[in-house]
Amino acid sequence: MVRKSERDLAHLWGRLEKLRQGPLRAGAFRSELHTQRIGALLGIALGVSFSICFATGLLSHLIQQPPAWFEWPSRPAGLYRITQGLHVFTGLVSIPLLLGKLWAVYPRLWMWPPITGLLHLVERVSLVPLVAGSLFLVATGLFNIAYWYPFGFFFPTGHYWAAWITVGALIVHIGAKIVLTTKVLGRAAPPETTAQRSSRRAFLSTIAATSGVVLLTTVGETLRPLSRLAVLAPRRPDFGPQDLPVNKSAAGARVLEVARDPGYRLAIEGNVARPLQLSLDDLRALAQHEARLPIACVEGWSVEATWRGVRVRDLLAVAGAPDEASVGVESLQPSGLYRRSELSPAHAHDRDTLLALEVNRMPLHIDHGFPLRLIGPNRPGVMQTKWVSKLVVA
Ligand code: HEM
Ligand SMILES: Nc1nc2c(c(=O)[nH]1)N[C@H]1C(S)=C(S)[C@@H](COP(=O)(O)O)O[C@H]1N2
Ligand SMILES: [Mo]
Repeated sequence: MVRKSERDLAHLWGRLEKLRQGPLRAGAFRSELHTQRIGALLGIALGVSFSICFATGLLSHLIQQPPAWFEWPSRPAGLYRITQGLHVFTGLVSIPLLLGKLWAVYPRLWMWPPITGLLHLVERVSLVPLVAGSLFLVATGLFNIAYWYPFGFFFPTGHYWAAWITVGALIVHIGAKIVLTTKVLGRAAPPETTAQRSSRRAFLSTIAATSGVVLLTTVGETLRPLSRLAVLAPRRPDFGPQDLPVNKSAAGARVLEVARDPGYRLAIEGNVARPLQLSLDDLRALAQHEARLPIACVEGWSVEATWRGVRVRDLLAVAGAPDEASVGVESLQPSGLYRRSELSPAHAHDRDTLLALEVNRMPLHIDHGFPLRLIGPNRPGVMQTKWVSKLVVA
């Protein structure tokens, strides 16, 4: 039955031979770099970078919007810095790999006959979400870290759903190509002329070198010894007040006046035996604790600093919060997605989770969250709330 319909299909394409014009002609693509071998090699490299990128991106999503079954520990303190750094750098390195791969295989889009059967049709159709999704992911990711928002949707939502669609299509694609890939790479490479060999080497080394340059000129946004090379990174770890970059400034958050109000109080309320209102002097009179912790932004940059302030768990004890309390941390910032973050019980009770009054032995600069900011181990930067005015205990 299947055989018969495949024969019918072959017959049909035979009668449509006259449609083979332009790129559909046999031998329309002359470059010797469009080989199965190069397609397979670049496919494997992309498969690895996309898998790391998907796993670390998904992790970042779970940390910020945890479902009931997910718990993100507060230790090791620098883990998120590594996973999100990996996300952004594998994403950036994927750009030259993806462009190289698409160039190597695009003649196959004009293969003849276009469809040989049902499975082949499914495989061909899955290329649409795969290619569109991949390009969409690297483009939106790149625009996001460059602080350019030309699209009219909320970046993480679009990027998140595109990731699922792309990875779904990627699994279909790997399923369809795995046999061919192992076959092509398993046998000895076909003989090449000297000219063929040098153009293959030049092509693959250009892709490798471009990936290397992308990495070298951005990774300094988190690896401080390389910070001077980070010419393509939008944030340099050593540039900003108090040796620390600023993402949202006090002016941008519209807190310049409220943050300097002498009547400032930190409120601790919710599920507590003794609700509190603490002035800055009250906070300074409590036991101070110092911790060396990174700010690790979702955008991939990160910087370590020395923070000093009051432990959240000490404040919870004074207010009489339950042992397993979780805490909502609210900012003076009147509006915006990042004006509040949640501390899970593990994070709220970590000895290094602080409401900081100082950074690098200086009173906090207003752009870093004066009068008071949250800083804790192993948290995305977006969850290190600045200009804190309230702890809501649950
Ligand atoms: C140039 C390439 C890429 C860059 C620069 C990039 C950058 C980012 C950034 C900055 C975030 C954090 C968003 C936020 O929470 O505000 C993110 C999240 C994420 N990325 Fe990427 N990304 C890239 C490619 C990819 C690729 C190829 C995949 C999948 C294969 C992917 C999957 C995800 C997922 C699932 C999230 C979580 C989204 C959420 O929190 O809802 N990214 N990415
Ligand atoms: N209230 C408030 N806190 C915030 C933000 C914000 O927009 N509003 N941005 C967060 C982000 S995205 C990061 S990376 C860190 C950066 O802290 P820094 O500006 O002191 O380096 O602050 C976080 N705290
Ligand atoms: Mo951030």
